[in-house]
Amino acid sequence: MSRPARPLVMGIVNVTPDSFSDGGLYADTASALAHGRTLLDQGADILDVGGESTRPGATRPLVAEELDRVVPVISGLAGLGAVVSVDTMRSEVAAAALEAGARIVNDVSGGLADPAVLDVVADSDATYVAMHWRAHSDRMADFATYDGPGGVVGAVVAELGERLEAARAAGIDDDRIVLDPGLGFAKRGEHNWQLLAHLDAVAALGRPLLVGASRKSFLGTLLAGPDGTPRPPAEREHAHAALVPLLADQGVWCLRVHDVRATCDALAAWQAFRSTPAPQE
Ligand code: PMM
Repeated sequence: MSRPARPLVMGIVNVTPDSFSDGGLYADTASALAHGRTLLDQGADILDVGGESTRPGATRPLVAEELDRVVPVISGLAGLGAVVSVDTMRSEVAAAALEAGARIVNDVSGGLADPAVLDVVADSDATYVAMHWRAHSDRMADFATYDGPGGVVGAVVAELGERLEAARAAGIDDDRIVLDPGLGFAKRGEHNWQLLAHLDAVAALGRPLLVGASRKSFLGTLLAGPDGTPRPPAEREHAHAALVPLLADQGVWCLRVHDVRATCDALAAWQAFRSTPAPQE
């Protein structure tokens, strides 16, 4: 019995002082490299290196700061043979990251923050992840309104479809484009659940999907204590692990996660379950 293809696991390496879930833990090159190596040992297929925190309310680093954070980490991890993704909205950073060995540009703005990212990717052979996004983190809460027909799912499909067209128009071939519904970005809790429950509508755009649910605040709210205090980010893993087989069943291409081991374990159980044959008559 063949085993079903499983989603790829993208391990997160945030080289930032202020990411909401792991801010400051891997802010220097040496600890980010060590963390990347640990995630590879745990089974990560891709390492996503980011130098800008996108937590709600975050202010942006200077371009030079972002470059200083990510380039040495990308060179080091690519030098180990890892498939490295750069999590950036900036064309200068995307270009330097590709030069340093990154093979994926993960642009949470889908080309809206800096349209020249699309040209940088078009001039390379890198994969492009276009995420649904409406505004920078310091203002995104003001844009979490989805009153049109189809609600949040209809809006994300329409707006992500526009980003897909922009990427194509810039010259990025379809087989290099991945789409992401952007959980937590200008989304309130119920918006994230709507998107997770109706990912098929996003998949109907015809491109592979990447999903980043790991440690997001909608899980903290779900697991809030009796006084309403959200569960802290590092204690949201069990709820995320429960989502993993559901996402795998929907054919998601890649899961962007903090806890690579927990995700790989959940996928191993899912694969064993889905590849078990029916009893013989
Ligand atoms: N989420 C964050 C950062 N980058 N990239 C993609 N493609 N999808 C996401 O959902 C996503 C992302 C924010 O989460 P973090 O601060 O825990 O890295």
